[in-house]
Amino acid sequence: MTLPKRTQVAIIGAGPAGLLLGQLLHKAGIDAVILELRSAEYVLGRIRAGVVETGTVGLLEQVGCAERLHREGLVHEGIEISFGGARHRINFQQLVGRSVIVYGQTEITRDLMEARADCGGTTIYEAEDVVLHDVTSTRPYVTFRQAGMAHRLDCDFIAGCDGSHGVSRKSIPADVQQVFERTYPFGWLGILVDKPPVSEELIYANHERGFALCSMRSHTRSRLYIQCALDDKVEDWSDARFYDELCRRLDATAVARLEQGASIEKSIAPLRSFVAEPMRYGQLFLAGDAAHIVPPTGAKGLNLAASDVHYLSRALIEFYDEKSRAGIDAYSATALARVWKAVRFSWWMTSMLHHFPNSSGFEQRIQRTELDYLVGSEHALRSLAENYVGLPY
Ligand code: RFL
Ligand code: PHB
Repeated sequence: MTLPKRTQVAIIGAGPAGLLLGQLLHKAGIDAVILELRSAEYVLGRIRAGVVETGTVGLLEQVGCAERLHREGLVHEGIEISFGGARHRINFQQLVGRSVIVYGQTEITRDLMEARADCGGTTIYEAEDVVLHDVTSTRPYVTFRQAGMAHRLDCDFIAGCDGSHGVSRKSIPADVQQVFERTYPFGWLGILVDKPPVSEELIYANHERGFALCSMRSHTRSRLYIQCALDDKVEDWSDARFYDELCRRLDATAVARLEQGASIEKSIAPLRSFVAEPMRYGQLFLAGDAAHIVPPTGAKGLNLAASDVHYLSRALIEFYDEKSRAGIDAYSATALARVWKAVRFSWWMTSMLHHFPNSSGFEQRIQRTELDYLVGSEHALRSLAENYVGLPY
């Protein structure tokens, strides 16, 4: 295959942010080339988020990638919070008149990859040693190696959609970037299992032994998580040990309904809040995990990647259609305003639901009171619901 030498927008990374941006630009007649470090199979092998906000659904509809999501996705009108041995339902429909859809990030990625192949868009997989050049000039370019050959791609703009370990954020000089970070003293151990979910809706459980979450991918596939220590190793967690610990943290009804099966995936993810400001440097724009990380407790990571590329695609379309730089100039501030609200919500959910090692008696009472207040106050419940289903763009 001869690789293109020039494009309007070079997109680094074929995760949800890069792929969705590629389709939004394609619909507007803007040419983009995606450079991805890994193979398509590797990208599709990653098990990540599962909760999709209405705004994200709207964007997938806009690019014609929501048909399977509407067919196979599960509409969830609420969640359950469990603490003190009892479960409390939070009814999103009643509180804010909206729902979320449970549909795996892996499936969204697959749908977007297929749409890109159908429209003839170029994605270069296994692009190694990607380096960004002259990003503060109007003629930036990207160099990379693929199959042992060196290449150069000229462009007008670069979209850094290459996740938290990518090259884009690192291309911004440290003295023009401010980083805000919090690490949490625990991780999540997650398993995927071909057994029906414990409950129709997600259960977020607070327990003195640690947090637990019962989620799902379908009526026959569960995604289960427990809070674990940062230095825990996956190898030390047999399925039997995982289920034993999960059962200790769930209420009796959930335990009775839990079907234990062999895990088909098992991994540990550390929890972190991270924001890099600004999200633009010259002709380089950061979007998704390249610019920010949230702990998964609020189910916001994937949805933030989608809202970023919504703002970015609109800014780029405005530039090409109207020769206006207004959207481009406003991108970082506009995206960050929404990002910080999701960072706050994810931090709040994490603080309320996890067991913090070395927390004092006072802190534990405050946490319990936060939960009691939440389930007893319609105002507090509405605030949780409004954030969980997704704040407006
Ligand atoms: P992604 O999905 O990380 O995609 C970035 C892509 O860029 C590629 N890449 C490069 N390409 C070219 N050159 C380089 N130098 C490159 N370096 C990296 C990568 O291979 C990858 O394909 O970021 P994006 O698109 O911004 O999407 C964000 C979401 O993926 C992310 O926010 C969520 O998945 C976060 N997240 C979770 N969110 C939830 O809401 N619920 C979850 O349960 C949940 N679990 C997770 C997660 C993130 C994880 N990571 C990143 C460690 C579990 C894990 C393990
Ligand atoms: C998931 O299904 O993977 C999931 C759901 C909700 C979360 C985090 C992860 O808050």
